[in-house]
Amino acid sequence: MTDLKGALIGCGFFAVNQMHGWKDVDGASIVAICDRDPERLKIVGDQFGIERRYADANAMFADGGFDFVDIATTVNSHRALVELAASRKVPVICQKPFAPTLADAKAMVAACNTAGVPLMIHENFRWQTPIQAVRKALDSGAIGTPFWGRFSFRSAYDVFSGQPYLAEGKRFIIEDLGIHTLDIARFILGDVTSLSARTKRVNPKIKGEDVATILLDHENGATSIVDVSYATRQSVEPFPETLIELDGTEGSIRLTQGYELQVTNAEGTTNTDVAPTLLSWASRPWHNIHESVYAIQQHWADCLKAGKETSTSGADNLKTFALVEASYESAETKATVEIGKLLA
Ligand code: NAD
Ligand code: 89V
Repeated sequence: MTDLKGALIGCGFFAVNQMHGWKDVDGASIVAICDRDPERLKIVGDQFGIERRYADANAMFADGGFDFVDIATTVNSHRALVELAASRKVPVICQKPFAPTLADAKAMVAACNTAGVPLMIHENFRWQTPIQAVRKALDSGAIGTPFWGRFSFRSAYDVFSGQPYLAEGKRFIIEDLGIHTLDIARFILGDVTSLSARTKRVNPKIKGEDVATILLDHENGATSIVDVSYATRQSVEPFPETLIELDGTEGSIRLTQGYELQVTNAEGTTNTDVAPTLLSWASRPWHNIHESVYAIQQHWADCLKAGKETSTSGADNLKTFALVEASYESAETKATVEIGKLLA
């Protein structure tokens, strides 16, 4: 089969990683790019040798000549661009956060369903090597049935220098980072029935919350905690590691700082190094994220060719996005929020 041709919209900070990822993906490559900022268009076009450059997505779709589109813009443009792709019947990848509201996200899923085109949310954290290793350890049955979990991301890394818009929004850590951690909680322990959340803003220089603690009830009866912070200074900065604790009927799993996986049961304890590969274009400490960008994009190409639904399809990611909305609602009302009512 010939390589899939892709077009990328949004040539900003993170798109550079996506472009590197596409270079490594087997069976797909980017043939056109679009950004309304001419400077970003030139930087990315020159770096990756892309001749077809557009300031306007409508013009790029009108010219066509690609099999899918990868939307790497920030959240406020996602709905219009996904609906544009659906109207042109072009399969579409959209960066997280899915949309500004759950209503927008539902409309985007409906538009793609009506058009009959696949939609994947670029929710890459579940594709990180250490997270996949936890899933595998759980699937091996080594700890029996999990009944409790903790998914933790606590850091003082300066994310604002690379992504200044993160300091400006009314919402910050749950929408931007907690969304990944909530998705990991779903990926590992399954869908969520209800949650309760508390938030804080510690950094006075930003507008949104930078600390959140969320208690989740999973459909399978497990309880978990998702705790995220960008206000936590530690002796060794763990960014961008998600640490995991899982207790099961037969044992426990710990994913600890430095990418070590520890599995304990009646047979003893095994320790495994589950550090991500440092890809040729990657840099520390981001290499964990970089590798997952390549992995999710390879998954998209494989699924698109095979006509299979992706792991983080629009329909799947609605269930993660509902947890984001529920967390903000719970933090405001101090009530437990039922997820079913949001997804109905
Ligand atoms: P950015 O502001 O650096 O880049 C966005 C680019 O999109 C800009 O160059 C802007 O000009 C362009 N753009 C916006 N609207 C457009 C439109 N309608 N048509 C054409 N171009 C348009 O933002 P970023 O930091 O690269 O973030 C992009 C997205 O990636 C965000 O949703 C962010 O949450 C996500 N992100 C994900 C990860 C991850 O690990 N998954 C990491 C960082 C950022
Ligand atoms: O995933 C993200 O969107 C990033 C980061 C990992 C830094 O939080 O903003």
